[in-house]
Amino acid sequence: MLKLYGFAQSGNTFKVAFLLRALGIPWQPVPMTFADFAAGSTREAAWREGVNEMGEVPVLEDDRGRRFSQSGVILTMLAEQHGRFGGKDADERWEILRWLFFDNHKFTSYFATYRFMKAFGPSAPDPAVMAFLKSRIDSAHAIVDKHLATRPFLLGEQPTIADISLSGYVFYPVEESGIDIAGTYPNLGAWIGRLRRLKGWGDPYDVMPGERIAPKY
Ligand SMILES: N[C@@H](CCC(=O)N[C@@H](CS)C(=O)NCC(=O)O)C(=O)O
Repeated sequence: MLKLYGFAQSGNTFKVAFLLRALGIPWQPVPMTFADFAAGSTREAAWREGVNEMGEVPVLEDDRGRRFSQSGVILTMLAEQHGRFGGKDADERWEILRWLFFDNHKFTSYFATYRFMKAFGPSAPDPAVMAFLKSRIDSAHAIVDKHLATRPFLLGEQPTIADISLSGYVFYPVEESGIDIAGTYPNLGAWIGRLRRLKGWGDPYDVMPGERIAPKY
């Protein structure tokens, strides 16, 4: 059975779990708590050598023991293997890739960093850093909101791994980030609603192992 390394607060892990569930593929989580992660478990030399040199989750391990990291790669691989959510032709696959890069650089990464610092960071976040991140988040959200004004999903009528990738952090409680995406951006809000209704969707805290933690700052 496929094994997924990650923890409940990790939206990057949730992306992979969401697709596995949407595809109906059996998988099991490799137990890891946020406390393990915060203590640096994924950055230890043994973990880098044995699991992922990049010191990150998610990591997906197949039944031959091969390990894959980078959620965009894992989503692409699973979509290709199962012939779903990966686009119908080369043009769509390149369009998906375009959104995966945008997501990894801007849509997910700034938001995930902001939320981590606000909710779970080791010390109170620096307001100047948060202001910078917030401006980048606002820009990314506005771009996707505009794109979704004329289509239900990023590529059009059907959901793809581009939607699943960008949705990694949008289902977590608003109080963790303090950013009400659905309340601020109507098209993003409607898209989040459509994704919630997809077969396989679940709340990240139900889908992945680990305790909920009250936001700190
Ligand atoms: N681009 C990567 C990002 C993965 C990532 O940043 N994962 C976080 C947890 S959600 C992590 O492991 N961070 C550890 C670190 O940055 O050192 C992906 O999409 O898989």
